[in-house]
Amino acid sequence: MSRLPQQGLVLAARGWRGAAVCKSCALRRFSIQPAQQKKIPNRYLGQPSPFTHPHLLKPGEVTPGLSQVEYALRRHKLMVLIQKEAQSVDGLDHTVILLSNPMYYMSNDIPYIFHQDTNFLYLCGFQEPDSILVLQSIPGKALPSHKSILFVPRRDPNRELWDGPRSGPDGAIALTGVDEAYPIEEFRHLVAKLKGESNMVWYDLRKPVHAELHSDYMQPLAEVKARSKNHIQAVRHLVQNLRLIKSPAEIERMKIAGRVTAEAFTETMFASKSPVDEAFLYAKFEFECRARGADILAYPPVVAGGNRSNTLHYVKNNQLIKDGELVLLDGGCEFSCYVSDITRTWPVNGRFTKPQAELYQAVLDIQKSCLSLCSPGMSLENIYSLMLSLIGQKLKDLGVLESSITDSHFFKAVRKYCPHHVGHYLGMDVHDTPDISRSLPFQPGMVITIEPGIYIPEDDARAPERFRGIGVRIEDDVVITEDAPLVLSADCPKDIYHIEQICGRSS
Ligand SMILES: [Mn+2]
Repeated sequence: MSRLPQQGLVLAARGWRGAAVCKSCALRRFSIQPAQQKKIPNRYLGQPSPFTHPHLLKPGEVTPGLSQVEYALRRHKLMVLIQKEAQSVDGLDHTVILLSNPMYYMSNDIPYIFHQDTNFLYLCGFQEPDSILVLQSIPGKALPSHKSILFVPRRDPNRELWDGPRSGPDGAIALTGVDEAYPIEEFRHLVAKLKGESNMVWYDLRKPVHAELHSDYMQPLAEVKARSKNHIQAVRHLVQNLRLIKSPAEIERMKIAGRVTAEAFTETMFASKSPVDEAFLYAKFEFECRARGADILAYPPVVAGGNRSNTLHYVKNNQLIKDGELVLLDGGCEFSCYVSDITRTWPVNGRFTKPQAELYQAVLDIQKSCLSLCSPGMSLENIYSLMLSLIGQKLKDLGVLESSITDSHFFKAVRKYCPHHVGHYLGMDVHDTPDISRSLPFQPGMVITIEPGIYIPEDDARAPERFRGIGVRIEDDVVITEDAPLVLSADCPKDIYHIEQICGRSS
């Protein structure tokens, strides 16, 4: 139990009432009464609520489609994982600490659109910057029993005049369903308490997501803890383990993201008459996503005409695409915290030339073969190996690689024409759960991308001339199920016939 009872503002067992004297802030009295408001306040919060945005959120939902119960279950599952990891140090109290993102600025006073840290968001759904989530074991009770606490920006009429409403502690509790919430300044009292106790703190010292909160609170705590033995443990990998397997509600969100993006692709294909500016297709794609309810694009899209498609991360999107050229568009949107990531390649004038069609069909055949392998027990690494073999075979068939190429040179040569992997995990982030190995066998509920490509730069003197300057990638988003894979981007045209139907159609 606490040896600093005056600072025990977050101790469930003490059941504090009323104000108290704080040792670390020199006699100043501070509120230790947790806000008890569970009913959604009848006012604007720092994010949509079922009260202010009934068209987005049903009663009981924290973010669209995801209920307070779902978020509480995630926290419970994290504490179960911590219980398993902590068996060797049984008997200690455990405190999990996750920081939110800060606001980032592109120049003086000009913020980037705020985007919440996804691990923080996954566990509480709270969308304001400069916040902290704490999950604390309850003294005398075994894990996974715990208490969830948010420290959030305090209500501040002066700031809210400029930045808009904040949720405040009462709004945060009512919206997210955490047990308690306090103004962020009061986090220092918890830190002081943790410094004085032998407890296990679960916090990611590496790559802290909020530099200021880290240096103000967590770095000093880590320094004190370093004097005792390893009482700070990483937590990010445990959250990633949970995020890897999507719940039915998450799959529903991702279905919407996939469908919306597929529709945006169809509209963008339909609108691409040659010659066309890459910037126009970029704007058209973004408009069609956001007009359907997407919050933002999930990443700067690649809109690459002609030979520029061979630059994998081409995002300048400012060149004219000529008649007779292909455009490669790699784009996705974020729809209520979940993203899509789709690539299509199509002729801007509505007709594939013969070499374009040959190379396109080769990639499509490979992509469909890879999709058919998306079932439990396989892995991204398995499919990657197969993709390289299939690309190599197609490149031989097309005369890009010599059929006599020896095994030792084969994969190196293939990787030159497809320098990237077959795919990645997908979820709240585009490159989701990045610390999870691509060799992990698929399980139902995992979501991945499948995105083979063949890229033949215009200055590749070894390739047949007719293929030079063509780059093709086809990317779909896939849910692993017990049965056939569920392709979230299935509505997005990819057969040559369908693409020509849409692109060639006159409006
Ligand atoms: Mn991708």
